[in-house]
Amino acid sequence: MAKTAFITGITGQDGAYLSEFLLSRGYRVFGGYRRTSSPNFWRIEELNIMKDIELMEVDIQDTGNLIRTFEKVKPDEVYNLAAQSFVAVSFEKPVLTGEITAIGVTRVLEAIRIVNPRIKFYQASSSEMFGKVQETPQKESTPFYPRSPYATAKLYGHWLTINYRESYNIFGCSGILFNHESPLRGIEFVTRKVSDAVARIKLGKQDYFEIGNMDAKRDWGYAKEFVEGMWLMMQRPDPGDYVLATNENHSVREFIEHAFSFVGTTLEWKGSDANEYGFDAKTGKTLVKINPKFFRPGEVDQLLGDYSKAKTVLGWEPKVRFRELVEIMVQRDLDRVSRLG
Ligand code: NAP
Ligand code: G4F
Repeated sequence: MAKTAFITGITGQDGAYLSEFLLSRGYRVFGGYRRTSSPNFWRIEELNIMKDIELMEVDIQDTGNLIRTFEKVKPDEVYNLAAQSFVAVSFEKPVLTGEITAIGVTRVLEAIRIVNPRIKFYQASSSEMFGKVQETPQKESTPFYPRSPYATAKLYGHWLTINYRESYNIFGCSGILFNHESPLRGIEFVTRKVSDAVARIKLGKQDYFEIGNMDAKRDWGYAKEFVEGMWLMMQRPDPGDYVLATNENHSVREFIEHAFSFVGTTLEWKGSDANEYGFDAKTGKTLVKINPKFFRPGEVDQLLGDYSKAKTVLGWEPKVRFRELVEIMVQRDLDRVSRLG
């Protein structure tokens, strides 16, 4: 019989790709979205799967809502992807971030414990939990050192998943995912901000863009591949914690340079710190400026993941690497901007 999955955060990047993947595996997919005056389904519309998902208004800030949902849907697997997921915002809204990103996990796990403790649970944990890294590369056993309210909230969710596994025998998996990007990434995250701006500059719709700390390094993978890893964790005989990463990292600066080079522009840099800027080597036009408003009170300087456990136990391995990822994103934004303006 076909399995049933319930995904919180269906309107987000991973919610869209995970739905697409589970549908391709014959799952019945229910997706929770929170009430807003105008819900945004652009990602599942872009993947053309809107009609195949059973959408339900579900907020992870409301335990009763979750209990009634699980009683009705009777899921075999719950993927908890919902979160206030933007690190920068977590410094401005630490209480809200804690409510959704940390306590939200408790609400979902409590609903499972009450309705049916045999429901399998996936928690979207994050490499941000490693923060001020204690060893490189980071693996499942690396000590955590969160550097933001977001990362601290994720660490709570991670440990609670382990706690419910050990206390109530709930099949709870924690996927410690390093940054994963795609054309469906939110525009507020640095990769999509850059791919969109470079496309607009190339097509003459924008002159320049502003950026924050360009020396931060991330281990960037392709979201479409990472959601498969989430599912693989849930198919093992026993629950566990797994790092998904590419084991390659690059700076924000390198991302910007490669994005411009893909559209045929050679970028050069002048100045230093907040006065640094990037310009077109051919025309001399300024294309990138630093704006300190994008600096964070606490920064994660570099992340690099070791995905050996996922490779050995799940048979999971990333295929799309940095340069191809940048190109996929810039190309899709060129297409979008040409089409929509
Ligand atoms: P995303 O695009 O920001 O999606 C987050 C989702 O959570 C959205 O659907 C959002 O709904 C929903 N949400 C927020 N508050 C909610 C609430 N109170 N009730 C129900 N839904 C709520 O994030 P993503 O990139 O897909 O990431 C998925 C998950 O993985 C997140 O938990 C994120 O923190 C985590 N993660 C992501 C990465 C990454 O690199 N992408 C890496 C590690 C971990 P709206 O559309 O209404 O805002
Ligand atoms: O793209 P970011 O906002 O992603 P960040 O903070 O690494 O978080 C993302 O990945 C995490 C996994 O490690 C997820 F858990 C989390 O939910 C989210 O998906 O920023 C990446 C880096 C940072 O160092 C930031 O300071 O880029 C730097 N940056 C420089 N200028 C910028 C900007 N980030 C943004 N968003 N905007 C800028 O203008």
